[in-house]
Order: sequence, then C-alpha cells, then structure tokens
Amino acid sequence: MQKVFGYPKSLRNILTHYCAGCGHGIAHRLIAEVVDELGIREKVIGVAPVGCAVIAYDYWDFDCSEAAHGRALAVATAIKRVRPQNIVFTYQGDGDLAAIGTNETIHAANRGENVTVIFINNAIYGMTGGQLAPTTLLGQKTATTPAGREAKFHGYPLKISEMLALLPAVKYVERAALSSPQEIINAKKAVKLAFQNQIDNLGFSLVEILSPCPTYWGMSPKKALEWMRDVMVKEFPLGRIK
Ligand SMILES: Cc1ncc(C[n+]2csc(CCOP(=O)(O)OP(=O)(O)O)c2C)c(N)n1
Ligand code: SF4
Repeated sequence: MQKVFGYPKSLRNILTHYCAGCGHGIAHRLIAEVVDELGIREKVIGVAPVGCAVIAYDYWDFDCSEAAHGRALAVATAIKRVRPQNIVFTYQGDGDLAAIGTNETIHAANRGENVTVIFINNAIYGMTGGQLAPTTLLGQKTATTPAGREAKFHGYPLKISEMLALLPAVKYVERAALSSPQEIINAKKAVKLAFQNQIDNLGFSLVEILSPCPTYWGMSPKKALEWMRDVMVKEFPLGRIK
C-alpha cells in the first residue's frame, strides 16, 4: 500500500507540554516537515526562545541552541557567521521577538543576516501568565490590562512584520495563521520559502504565524480559532508583505 502520511523524522514522538488547542505544537510540526522535505536535517540549527516554546529543542530532532529572552537573533547571527554552511533559524514568541528582543530583531533584519525567523504571534505572554504583549489587540483583556488594552496607556498593537518589510536588507516577510487547515497549509508554504531563501543565500526572511493561546485568551480551543479568524486577522492581515 502506498504510504501517504507519516511522522516527520525531525519531530520526536513524545508527549507535548503545550495546553490543549495551543498553536506551538502545530508550528513545530510544520518546521519539522519543511526541514525533512528540504533535506536539511543534518545542516539545520534552531535557536529556541524563552516563553512557552522554551523547550522546543525537546521536540525537534535536529541541532538546536537556546537564547536568553529576546537574544535569539544575536545568537543566530553569530552561529550563521561562524558556520555559513549551516541553515540557521530562530523560533520566537511576540514577547521574545517584539518586546525584549526588539533591538536584536531590527538590527539583524537591517543587516540582512541570511537567517530564517519564525515569529509566533499569540498576542500575549503565555509562559509568564498572560500579560500584555506588544501585539495585544486594543480592548483585549490580559493579566496586566484587566479592563482591556487602551491605546492611550499601552500604545497600539505593534506590527513588526510591516515595520521590518520597510528595511532594504529584508528579503521576505509573510504573515500566516494556524486558524484552519487551509491556513496551516499556507503557513507551511511560507515557512518553506523562508528556509529556501536562506539556502539560496538571499538574506533575511521572516514568517509571522498567528497562533492561538486558548489558556490566556480565556477561550475554548474552538472559540480561539474563531477569534483568530474573525478578530485577530483584522488587526494582522494575512499574506505576503514583502
Ligand atoms: C531577560 C528575561 N526577562 C524576562 C523573562 C521572563 N519571561 C519568560 S517567558 C516570557 C514571556 C514570553 O512570551 P512570548 O515570547 O510571547 O511567548 P509565549 O509564552 O506566549 O509563547 C517572559 C517575560 C526571562 N525569561 N528573561
Ligand atoms: S499558555 Fe498559551 S502559548 Fe503557552 S502553552 Fe498554553 S496555550 Fe500555548
């Protein structure tokens, strides 16, 4: 019988620590599938973030490093410059990439480092208890904005992808979502292109992936998918930005 579906070699078959309905596990799998399909498992080096994905390296079956909060792109820059033959990517949440790591993110992008960035935007700090993130939506209730985010006090949701797309050294930016099977297929295509660009030496590529956090959105997994589709994508429109 022809085999039509299998477990990615780059993903370990172990129990997940993520909450029910969390998007991190889906995003991990997409990366594992892409690494397998591109045949780069022996060359790839992932840089894991802080946040709920801090132990992403427990799930991926290829080489990984860890980085302190927000420093993933500094670590990735160093690895890629010392070992240009490797394929280097960072996997970062919005707190990691767009708050504490804003400096590293902007300057690595501005230098056009030939690395791949997978940016998981769940509009909240997951690991530390659901505080406001730069990407939290206006009106969204979090542990630190119990009455909802207000522009006057907390600023507007930060659109990192649109900001980075303005930089001349940035090659590719796309926003995808894990809100439906079709969107997950689109997200995988974007992740694959972001890795292929690095293989082709084209420079900095970033894929932002909107990802559900049912736990700190205070929603069921099903409602979280609906909220992404009906509300979140209006603030963060999907598609290729650059
Ligand atoms: C330098 C530093 N400051 C603060 C923290 C605490 N901390 C750990 S995870 C986290 C938030 C992570 O949120 P995000 O990046 O959005 O990832 P998520 O958990 O939502 O996937 C914070 C503030 C830390 N680990 N290191
Ligand atoms: S807290 Fe949110 S981001 Fe963290 S594992 Fe749970 S659902 Fe995922």
